[in-house]
Amino acid sequence: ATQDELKKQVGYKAVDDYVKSGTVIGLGTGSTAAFAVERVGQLLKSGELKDIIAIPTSIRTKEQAESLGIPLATLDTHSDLDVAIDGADEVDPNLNLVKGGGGALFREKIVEMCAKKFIVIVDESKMCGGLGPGFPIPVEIVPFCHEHTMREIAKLPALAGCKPVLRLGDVANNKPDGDKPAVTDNSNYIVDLVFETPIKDAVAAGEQLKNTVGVVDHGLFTGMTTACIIAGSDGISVKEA
Ligand code: DER
Repeated sequence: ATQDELKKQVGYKAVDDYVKSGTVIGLGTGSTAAFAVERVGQLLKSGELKDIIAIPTSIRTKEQAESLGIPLATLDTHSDLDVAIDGADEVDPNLNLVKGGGGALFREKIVEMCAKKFIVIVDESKMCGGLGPGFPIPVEIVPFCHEHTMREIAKLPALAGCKPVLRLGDVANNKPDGDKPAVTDNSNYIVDLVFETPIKDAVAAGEQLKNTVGVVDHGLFTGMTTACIIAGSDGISVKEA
C-alpha cells in the first residue's frame, strides 16, 4: 500500500472506531488527519453519523470541514470534547509525540488537551525509539526579538545540543525557496529544534520550553495519547497508552 493509502486506512478507522453520534470531536491537522475529516464528512452525509459538533485545529482544517458540511464550533462554546483525532510527526514507545510539522501545534494542543480521548493516527514511518533525531521539534514563538528567544532555547539544559532553525516559507512545510519566516494561524513564528541524539527527558524539555519567555508552546505532546493507530505494510495495529 502507498503511504497515502496507509494514512487513509488509519484516518478512516479512527473515525469508524471512536466517533459516535451526538458527540463533540476535535479535528486534527495534516495529511493523515485530513482523511479522518473526510470520513466524518462522508458519514454525516450518509446519515451513519448524526449531531456532531467539530472543533478544528487549524484554519485549513476548518476550511476542509466547512467544505464537507461538518458543523463547527470553538472551545469558547464547546470545551468538553469526547474525542480528538490527529496525526503526529514522531511517536516514541510511550506514545509521547512530536507534533507541529504542519505548524498547527498550538491550536492542536489547546484542543486536544480538552478531549476525553486523544487518538493518534500514523503510518509506521512515524514510529521511533526516542524523540528528536527523526524530526526536529517545532516550537511556536512570538516574532518580537525571535533571535533572542532562539538563543535562550538553545541554552535550556533538557535541550542540550539542539540547533534552533527558524522555519521559513509556508508554515505547513518548509518550502526551501521561502526567504521570509513562516507565520502560524496565530501570527507567530515556528522554530524547529534539530537534534543529533534523542531527547533524554521529553517532559522536562517541554517544561523548560514553556518556562522560556517568548515561547508560546511546543510540539512535545507527552502523556496525552489515549491510543495510537498505526498503519504498516503488514496491516493496522493499535497501541494503547
Ligand atoms: O503538524 C502536525 O502536528 C501534524 O499533525 C503532523 O504532526 C502530522 O502530519 P502528517 O499526517 O501530514 O504527517
